Amino acid sequence: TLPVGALAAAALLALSACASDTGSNPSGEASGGSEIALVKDGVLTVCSNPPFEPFEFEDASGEIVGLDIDLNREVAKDLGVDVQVVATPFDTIQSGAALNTGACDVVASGITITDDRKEKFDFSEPYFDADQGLLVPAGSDLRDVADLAGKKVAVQMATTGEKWAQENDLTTVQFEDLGLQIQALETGQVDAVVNDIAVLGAYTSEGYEVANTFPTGEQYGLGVKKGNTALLDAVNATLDRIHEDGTYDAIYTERVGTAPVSK
Ligand code: LYS
Repeated sequence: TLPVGALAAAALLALSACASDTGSNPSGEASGGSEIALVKDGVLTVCSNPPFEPFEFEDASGEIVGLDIDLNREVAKDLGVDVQVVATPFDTIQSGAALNTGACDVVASGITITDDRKEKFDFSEPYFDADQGLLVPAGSDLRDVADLAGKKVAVQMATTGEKWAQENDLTTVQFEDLGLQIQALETGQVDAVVNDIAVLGAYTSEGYEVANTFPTGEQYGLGVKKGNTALLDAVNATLDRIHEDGTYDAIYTERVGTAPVSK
């Protein structure tokens, strides 16, 4: 058995070899492994809850893609492993169950960092700012909280949007994901949809409009199992790298459609 330091040094060497010698790996497949234990060898398994465009959604071929997945591809690249995305109910993600049952290494699902959730799993540095938003049928006069009195508002189960709606005494109807919220708006089962503002724009071409933004000052983080500091450090190191080398801005611009505003 090699001492831990030697293993880490070997892993670092392997990583730098990959980075400097991409030509020797024309298949593009991850070679080698990392010193970090993963639920499946050689793969960074990521739990996510689509549809939540532009963070996680199916492309034309049915593959789950998006900003959250792009970030994990960067983490996996730095670890020298592949990525696999597992579609998972958001409640299972935000409760910590997905990580605790070993369904995945990372949860990446537009998850707002909250004190409650911090007790259940560990968060990376924040990577995206979020507020709540209101989606209504185009031409609707529903705008403000006061307009929503007596109206039915679709919320996503176990989300900060659900909490916000409850705190504002709205009449909520709970759905498991954003796709089902939109369906309920389409069938007239609800009058409006509340969810994170950044995901509502995807529906404005389908006869809906974003009627309002409610500033909640949220921030998204990636999550790992409580105490998995090796993986958490790796995730944060990748976030640092991609913020410095321009990769984060490129991903953001591609997925969101505008360049990030630096603060
Ligand atoms: N950001 C919100 C939350 O963490 C919504 C996430 C929903 C993801 N599909 O509760």
